Amino acid sequence: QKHPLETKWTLWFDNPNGKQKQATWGQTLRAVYTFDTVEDFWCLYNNIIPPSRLSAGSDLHLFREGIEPKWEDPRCEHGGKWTAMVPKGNKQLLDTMWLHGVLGSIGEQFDDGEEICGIVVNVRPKQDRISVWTKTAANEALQTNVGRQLKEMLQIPDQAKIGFMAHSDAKRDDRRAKERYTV
Ligand code: M7G
Repeated sequence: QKHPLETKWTLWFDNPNGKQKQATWGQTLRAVYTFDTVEDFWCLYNNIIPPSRLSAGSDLHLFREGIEPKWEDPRCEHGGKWTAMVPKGNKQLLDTMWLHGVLGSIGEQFDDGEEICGIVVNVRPKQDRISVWTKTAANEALQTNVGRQLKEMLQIPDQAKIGFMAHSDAKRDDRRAKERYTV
């Protein structure tokens, strides 16, 4: 008897090599595997390349089944993301933070699991990032609570700040978009 998770989860991967060529974002984004038990998660985890060994430009997304890891998905469209910057060059910490974030998400450690769409790791030459995507950007109290819990989950020191960006702001202002909330 395997141990069931609250919902099914899908791992998505985006390949940087295709990224430069594509006209529109998301063309190289692929769903890799869907699971709904603890055992199947570990089987997947033990068989994929950890973020520390992915080439710069790669993204892993672990989202509840049925939610696409895109701003355009109806469940994400009014949402946003909390982003934790991984201390520069610390690839071991990158893997640890990713695992803690993933286990916290699929283990339903957030107070309001319904609010959580998924978790993303962006492997980037300058600095790696881990983000949790949520559904209702307008609800400040709810978002702030998610942000605080994420900090705890990833063991981010109190004095370090993480920010929340609404997807609608990112869509409108692109790189000039400002964070709505910080904790
Ligand atoms: P990123 O991969 O989050 O950051 O987004 P990076 O600069 O470290 O690579 C890069 C760019 O991809 C954004 O500025 C958007 O133009 C585009 N992009 C990212 N996401 C997550 C989406 C999305 O969900 N939908 C659309 N349409 N574009 C996106």
